Amino acid sequence: MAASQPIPVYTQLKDVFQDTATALAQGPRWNNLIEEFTQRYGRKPEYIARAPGRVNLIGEHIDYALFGVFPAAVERDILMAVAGREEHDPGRITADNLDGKYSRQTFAPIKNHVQEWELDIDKTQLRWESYVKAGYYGVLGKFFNSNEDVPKGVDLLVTGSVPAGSGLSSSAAMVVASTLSFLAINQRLDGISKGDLVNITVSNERRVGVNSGGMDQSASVISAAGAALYVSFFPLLSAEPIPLPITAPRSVFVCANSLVVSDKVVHAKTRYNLRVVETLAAARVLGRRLGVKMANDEKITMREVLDRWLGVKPGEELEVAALKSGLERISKEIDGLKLVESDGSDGTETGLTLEELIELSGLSASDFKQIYLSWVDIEATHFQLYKRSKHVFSEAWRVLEFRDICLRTAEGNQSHDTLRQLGKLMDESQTSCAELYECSCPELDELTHLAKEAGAYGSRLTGAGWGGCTVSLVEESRVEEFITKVKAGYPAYHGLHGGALHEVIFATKPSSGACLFKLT
Ligand code: NG1
Repeated sequence: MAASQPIPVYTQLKDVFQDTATALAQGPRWNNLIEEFTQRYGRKPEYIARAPGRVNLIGEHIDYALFGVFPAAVERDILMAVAGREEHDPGRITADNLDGKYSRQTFAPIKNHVQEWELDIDKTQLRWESYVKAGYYGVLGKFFNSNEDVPKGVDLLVTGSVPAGSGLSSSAAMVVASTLSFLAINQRLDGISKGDLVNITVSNERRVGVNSGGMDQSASVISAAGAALYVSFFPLLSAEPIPLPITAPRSVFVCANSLVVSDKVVHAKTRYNLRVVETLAAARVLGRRLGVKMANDEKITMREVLDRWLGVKPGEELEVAALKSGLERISKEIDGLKLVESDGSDGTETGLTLEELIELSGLSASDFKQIYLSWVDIEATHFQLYKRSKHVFSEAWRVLEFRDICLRTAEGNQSHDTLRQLGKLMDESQTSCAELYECSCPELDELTHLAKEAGAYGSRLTGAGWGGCTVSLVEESRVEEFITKVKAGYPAYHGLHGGALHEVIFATKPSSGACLFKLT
């Protein structure tokens, strides 16, 4: 099982990429990082941690409802070069970045009065070192609880090629690289599997203030070159590399950055975290309507509601076919949620006020607030349950259909028709994200529309949305023509050429997951 494997530690670049051409192309960037590190800190790094970004092919905003998703790691990544320091102030970190807009930071953890580690993470603004701290926090909390264990001081230098705030998970890549670096330097890597690293990094990233699911970290850590990853979260995290039927005709995924930066931390209250709360509250209301047993203090997810409604025993894993038919059945049950939201006049959904929502949840106001609102900061006058649930169940079904098409299409049997079927699911996902989950934006709508006009089989936003990137499935021989057409139609790309254009719109192949490179 991919998740139970150990974290790979390499000493040769060709093993990192499993492909000599990519290793050769990447070599100068790695060498430059080592040289810069040596110049800035007066010694060579001991390790370089590599963590790739990811593109989610399908399955948006359903990981935190515990439904499976279908991402792939991209070639763009975060590299973090690190070396330990023997000195008097244990645990002090100097963090530098090759990108001059991120200034050098030094910080040290302190133990508070209850002997827990504290690092000052500013959740009110986006600061690059917060992601370094988030990774460090997890390592401290897991391995340095006794007073005898003292973390090492560390010098580190980062370089990244994943555009920030673009839906390609630069943040997860940073947290994975940081966690890996601190584990390696403090010699705590033994016995840590890829699955363990995913679990540690998911909770680490929550320290920055985003209640993320586990998709990005799984893709960054567990991906295999050449395949997408079907990641399921329930009853346990598991990840299965699935070969993509994109060799005949040869096709690629093209990422296009809308250049609208959606800062997840800054907008979390009204966007990402609000959706997390809406889907959790919807799960409780739906569960209640369906007569599903749940404890009063339980933060039940949509997936758990479905499994209990289907009578699946705790801990048992539902077969994909049964899950798919369960999703079809439960989708018919959510119409009831629409009625309670309608304002009765023209059928427009107005959403529920907090008071109405609390009443439907069957909980007391104080219990509801404790379970759903005490751990997260959100801002909303109304909550939409029907639209969000309809998106979640239909998107979860599309992921399974996408996976089935990939698995059904044996090599030698691939065709335009297969790609059209995958493309159609991607298009449906985009419509659902835009209309039901309301996580698109005019620029993403425009880019996906242009992509279709330029010949993509399918096109959708990828990642959290509200900005960031789209992903389009395009025949490889038509990529240049595709990019020219999209560029002509998208005003923010006018005037971009060569490298600058390649920064914002580029084809990518599924890459390998995170690793450590040990310098000898
Ligand atoms: P981005 O914003 O692309 O990193 C976020 C979440 C994912 C998932 C997607 C939506 C984080 C770190 N990641 O991805 O877990 O929920 O949105 O599908 O918050």
